[in-house]
Amino acid sequence: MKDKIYSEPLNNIEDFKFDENVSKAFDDMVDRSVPGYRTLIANLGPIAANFIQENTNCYDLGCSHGAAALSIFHHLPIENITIHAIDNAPAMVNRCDELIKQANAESVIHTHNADIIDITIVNASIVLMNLTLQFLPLDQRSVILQNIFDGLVKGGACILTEKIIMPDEKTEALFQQLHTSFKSANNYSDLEISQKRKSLENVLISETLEMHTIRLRSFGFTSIVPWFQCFNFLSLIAIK
Ligand code: GEK
Repeated sequence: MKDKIYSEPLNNIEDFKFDENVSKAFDDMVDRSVPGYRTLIANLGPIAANFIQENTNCYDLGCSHGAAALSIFHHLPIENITIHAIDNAPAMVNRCDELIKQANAESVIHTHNADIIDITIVNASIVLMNLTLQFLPLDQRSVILQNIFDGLVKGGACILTEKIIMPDEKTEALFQQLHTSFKSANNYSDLEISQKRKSLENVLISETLEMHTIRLRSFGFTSIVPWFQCFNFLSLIAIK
């Protein structure tokens, strides 16, 4: 469904929630709002395939409709892999289940309607967090990344995609302006852009690349490599 959520003026702009309405519009919303989203998804599977080891688990944390989990599924280099797709929004998980069924992937991808903070990562060769960490409370981020590091097998990788803050005001302003132009070019009105921005203000908390790198390194990830960036959207491969 076309994303019209912020198209009419709202008296009270509530904090953004991944509810039924957002789930219905999600695929259109993410395509029109995240520069390079389809490139990210198309490449997550092929990248993951390089790290997947026999008899291990893969995790897609904050899976939404399971696009990243399905990308892994379509590029699995070996059998005996379980992909755990986790999201705490029931509407997202329900739609994810439908799409997994359509792809005949039910025996490989298992969905869990759960909060990431309550999940223990076990025997993982890949953990994806594609645009999810930014929605988690700041004080939970280290706990979750430590859980990911501990649950990865040696040679396994965490792929982390985030909207980041640039280290200097000038580049931050430039990338914000380019992101706004991207949304305008995708037919979001100025009203939609400003109302959505307000709704995300307390919900999507970005950090700098330096903050992400220092924190990942502190757990012991040996190699942290950026593989994608479009404006202020960046994806890293962190290898254990
Ligand atoms: C994709 N990865 O298409 N526990 C579980 N899920 C959560 C939590 C939490 N604490 N907080 C947020 N989420 C996807 C896109 S969207 C990004 C990820 C976006 C979930 C939330 O319900 C939503 O489905 C997802 O994280 C973030 O590759 O919409 O910009």
